[in-house]
Amino acid sequence: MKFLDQAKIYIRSGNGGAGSVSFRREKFIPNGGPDGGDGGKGGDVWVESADGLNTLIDFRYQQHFKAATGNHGQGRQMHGAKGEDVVLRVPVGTQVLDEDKETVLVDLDEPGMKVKLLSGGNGGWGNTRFKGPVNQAPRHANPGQEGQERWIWLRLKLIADIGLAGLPNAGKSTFLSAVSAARPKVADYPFTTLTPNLGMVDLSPSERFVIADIPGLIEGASEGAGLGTRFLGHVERSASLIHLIDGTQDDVVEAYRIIRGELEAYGEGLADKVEILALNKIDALTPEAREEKAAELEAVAGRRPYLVSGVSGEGVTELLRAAWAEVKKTRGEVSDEGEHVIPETPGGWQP
Ligand SMILES: Nc1nc2c(ncn2[C@@H]2O[C@H](COP(=O)(O)OP(=O)(O)OP(=O)(O)O)[C@@H](O)[C@H]2O)c(=O)[nH]1
Ligand SMILES: [Mg+2]
Repeated sequence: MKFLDQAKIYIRSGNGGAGSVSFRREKFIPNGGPDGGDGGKGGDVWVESADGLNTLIDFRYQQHFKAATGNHGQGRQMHGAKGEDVVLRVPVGTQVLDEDKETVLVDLDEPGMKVKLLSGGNGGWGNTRFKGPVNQAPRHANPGQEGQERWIWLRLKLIADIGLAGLPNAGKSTFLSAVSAARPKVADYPFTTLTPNLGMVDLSPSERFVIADIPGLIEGASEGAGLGTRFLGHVERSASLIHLIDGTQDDVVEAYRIIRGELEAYGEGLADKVEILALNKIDALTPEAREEKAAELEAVAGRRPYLVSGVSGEGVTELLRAAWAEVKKTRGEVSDEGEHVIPETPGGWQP
């Protein structure tokens, strides 16, 4: 199974600017001759792979991209300026496909690649160009060439940054729909989710990451019980896991132990990943029950769980902030920040 982020967009390069019909008119220079300049070339459409992007979400808000028309030529042999280009900035790993959604036009598999998708139309010739021995005062110029247009698909294979682990009914799918635009099925029976769902969390334009909601695990899942553990493969490459525990169940510690046991049995380093622990459904708990269950979890896990509710939204932002901090670490952005060390001048600063 593949997780895909994709968008269909319309691109159009700019028309060329028209050439100009103009004659030199100056005092004391009769019959100055043609001096109409050429039109400018229309803008091109480019696609560029940019660092720091990980979704095609921007292309859901805007689907039409048109480069500018070249400026028209003018008298005194002034050529029109080139129309402005359009540059589509996409994450590394994006493929550009033809409208048929099969033919790969460009594969942007490395950062910093820039490929021209459509060329702008050429500018039309001004009447200066048509001057010849016979016709010394041509009265025509060319219009600019039309730009090109086409529909294309952008396609990106997503990798989940954060996996959601938990027993069936822990509220994973509810949580995913609370924090992203994904709308997985939610119901009050176990194994509602049968295949993984992905959602994009958008804390801010520069803070986006992908969360995967996977089917619930039960005791013995690593031996095939329930839906088994094969879906854990989708979160093997995640930065960390959010472990959701249903706060309305009697024994939260047992729930915690079962999931930990299954993660360990699965292997592949899942049990060693940073685990962000969260007591969920706190909207349904009294303040005392929240405290009691949080304390029980803290005793077994060695750290205090986040207190959240996917239904009321309480505590969700703090949890997402913690998740984002982990994602950032694996994307290698934190290490850069830590390096702004001002070297010490021996003997202190001297004027
Ligand atoms: N009170 C309360 N109920 C919740 C909350 N989150 C989920 N629920 C309820 O718990 C039940 C299970 O929710 P789901 O989101 O489907 O749980 P899941 O973990 O995705 O379950 P599976 O897909 O079966 O593994 C549903 O009846 C939800 O309405 C919450 O924050 N508070
Ligand atoms: Mg579910």
